[in-house]
Formats: sequence, C-alpha cells, structure tokens
Amino acid sequence: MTDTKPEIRFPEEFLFGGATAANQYEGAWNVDGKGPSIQDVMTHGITKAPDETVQSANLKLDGVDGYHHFREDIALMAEMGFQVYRFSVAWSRIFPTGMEEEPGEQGLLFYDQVVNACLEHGIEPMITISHYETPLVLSRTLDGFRSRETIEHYERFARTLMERWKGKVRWWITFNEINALWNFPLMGAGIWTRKDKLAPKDFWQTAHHELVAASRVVKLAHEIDPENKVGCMILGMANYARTCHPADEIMAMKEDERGLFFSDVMLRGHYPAYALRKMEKEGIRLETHPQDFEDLKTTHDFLSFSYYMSKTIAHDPENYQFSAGNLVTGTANPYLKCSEWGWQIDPAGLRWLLNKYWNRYEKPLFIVENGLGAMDEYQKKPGVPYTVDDQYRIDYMNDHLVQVWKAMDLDGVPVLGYTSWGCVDLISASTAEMKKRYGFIYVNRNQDGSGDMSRSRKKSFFWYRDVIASRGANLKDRESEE
Ligand code: BGP
Repeated sequence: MTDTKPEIRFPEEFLFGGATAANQYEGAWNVDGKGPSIQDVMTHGITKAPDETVQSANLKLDGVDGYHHFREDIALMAEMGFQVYRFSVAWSRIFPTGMEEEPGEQGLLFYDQVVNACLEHGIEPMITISHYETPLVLSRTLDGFRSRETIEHYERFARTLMERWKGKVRWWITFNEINALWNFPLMGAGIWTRKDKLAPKDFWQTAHHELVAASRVVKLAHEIDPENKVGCMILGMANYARTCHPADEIMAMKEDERGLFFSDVMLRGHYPAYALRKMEKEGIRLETHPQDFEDLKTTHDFLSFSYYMSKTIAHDPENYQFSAGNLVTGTANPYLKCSEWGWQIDPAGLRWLLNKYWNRYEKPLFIVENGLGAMDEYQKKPGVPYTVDDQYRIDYMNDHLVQVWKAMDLDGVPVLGYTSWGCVDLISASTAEMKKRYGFIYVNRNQDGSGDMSRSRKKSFFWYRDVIASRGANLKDRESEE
C-alpha cells in the first residue's frame, strides 16, 4: 500500500519560534528611566481615543510583567526548542523622549540581559526595532513620522541597538506592520494629530519618511555587520474577491495595492506606478530630497508578515455581512469559520499568500506572527502536565503549518521561519484585553487585574515542542484526511 501523503519535514535551517512586543508584554512602563510611549495612553486599545494623561493602574501598563519574568519565559521557550525569539525594544526605554542625543544605559542593560538569555539557550534573537511604540513626547512634539526630523531619531535608535548587539543579533525588522499607517496613523506611525484632521498628503508624506528611514537603516545594518539580515514587515492579508464579478476582482486588486505599497517600495527600491499615479491624480506633491530616491534603492533582505485571517472584497458591500478582523475588515466569507473575536480562520489563505508574495518579490519570506486569540480555561488537574486544554489552538496552528509546508514543498516557496504570535500570553493590541490569549505559556493574570503573573504550560506547549523536535512530522493534514 502506498501512502501518497507528503511526509512533513521542515529543514533544520527553518527557524521555529515565537514573538512578543514590548508594549504588550513587558509592563514596567515607568521604571528604570523609561519614558512614556504612545501605547501607555492607548490603554483601551486602538479603537478608542488616547487618554490625555498616562494612567496609573491599568492592565495594559502592567503587560504580563515580562520585564521581571523574561528569564523564566525564555527558559520555557528553550524547553519548547525555540530557535528564534522575536521581540521588540521599547524605544522610550532607550531614548525616553525619543529625541535625546545619547541613549539611556539602564534600558540597554535590560535588553543586554534579554539578548544574552536568548543566546545562553541557543535561541536567535530577532528584534523588531519599532513595534507600535513611538515615544509619547516625540509623538506629541513632532507628530511621529509625519515630521521629517523623526527619520534621524529613528536612525539613531536603530544604530544604537545594532552597534550594541553586533555579532549577537543578526535578525532585524524595521517596523512592525508598517502598512497599518493607512488605518491607524497614531499606532502605526506615531501621528498624534487626530486621524480625521489629516489630509491624504499627510499619509503619503509620513509613508515616505518611514520608507526613507527604513531603507537607511537597512544600509546601516549591512555596514555595521554584513551578517545582519533585515526584514520589512507588513500586516499580511489574503484579499479575495467576494465573487467572480470583475468589479470585485478589481477592488481586491486595489486593496492589495493599499496593503502592499510599503513592501513594493521596500523590496523593489522604488515607488510603484499605481502609487505615483494616485498621488498625481490627487494633486499630492511629496516633499522629498534627491538623496531619498537613492536611499530607497537599498532594499530589505526579506519580507516578514503577520497572518491571522483572510477577507473578501465586494464592489457592492451593502449586500453582504461584514466580518471582524485584524485592524481591517471585509465582507464575510461563507466558507470560513471565525475565531471568538470574529476573525475568519483560513489556513489555505496562508499558502496562497506565501505564493503571492514570493511571486511578486522573489525575496525570502518569514511568518513572524500567526496564532489564535482565544479565551482559555485554566484548570489544574492532578496528573495532567498542562493547565489549559487548548486543542483549538493546536488545531489552528497545525492547519497553518501544514499550509506553510505545502507552500515550501509543493510550490517551491522559500520560507525562512515561523514565529507564532504571543508565545507567552500578553495584552491584545487592538482591544487591550487580557482574556484574549495566544500563548503556549499561560500567564496567571485575569481581565479584572487579579492574578500573580505566574507562568504555566498549556497543552499546546507540549505539542509545539514536539513539532519543533520532529521538524513537523507530528503535523496532520486534516484537510486531505476529511
Ligand atoms: C498584530 C500586531 C500584534 C498583535 C496581533 C494580534 O496586528 O502586530 O501586536 O497584537 O496583531 O492582534 P490582537 O492583539 O489585537 O489580537
């Protein structure tokens, strides 16, 4: 009897791991010289207006106290066999206002320990330089990347990190989900001015500044250490036409352009024609320096992206139901089920997207966020090694990893690795909730603020450990088994 199912074996150089972000994980928002970041006033999530003052007690500000638990967390990651840990550096821990000439040593000392803890466990650190955490003072004073001056401040910040950890950190990401600017200018680019007061030119001008900043940092990274690999990072979204009506297809194509504009520039080294024409039609003249276009020619080494869901696009959306989503929404897809937060679960969409990105850019890909935000039930049972039976999370990740394998094995797409989102439970970005958990590692912290922050292993912890150890041999292609 022949078994036609492909045997899954991720190569050794494929990096398995997990990811967190400082503002959702660390807490300790005002200790050891850290200045406030925009996240410290976004304590109710992105859909609410920021509080004008920094709060004194709030779930968001405490994070999951990673600042004091990172050693234990990294040891647990090592127990799972992590090869890579993606985390971000809180900009205002190093430069409290974002605009100082010299970095603060205390902040750097903290991350020295994080980097060293990773290396001691044989885990490669991957640093997101800016993950939605612009220093608050810089945001209020300069309107974040709306001001050209912010390019220099960002460059100084990036240079500080790269010089400090030269030879220790090889993997860098310039901006988390840089394409979030269009919908969330404060979170995405630190623009303090309210979104409804911004003109279309402000968005394009800000994008230009971010793109110039990112390309300069790639150049810098290669000068500091030719071993450095720098990725751009976008919110990845499979945009399907809701029907085969040509108008739906055109709209889905336009939605792709909106999502891929940044990576088009960061991976091809120039502005795409559709963007130039759009600005021309809207009468937008960017303020640029001639050197900017030379700078933009330095492209990123790989494309990294988050992937949680797909969405559909209709030219007549009033005829359909909408689904919720990760920062963006679309019309609902009748073939897909949703998470508890209404995000449409679409593992095959990941294969589709990997192919699309590879065929568009021919640059290696890294999935740096993926996972299921769900409500977990903590139950300590005698003789059971885990505290949460999160089979639903295992199923979600199993199905996505099978599709990653198919993209690699059947389609020939080069994928560098996979870091699941929120490998340790943390505060959600969009809604600032604790009850929305992604982790393999459970954190004893409840939505009402109770809990001692202690860590424990979920069922998925043991499953992911086995995935890594067997290089995916324990994954099940449930689609072809159905
Ligand atoms: C991405 C962000 C992350 C993360 C994730 C899940 O957009 O880069 O910071 O939080 O989405 O979203 P949420 O936390 O809202 O569930």
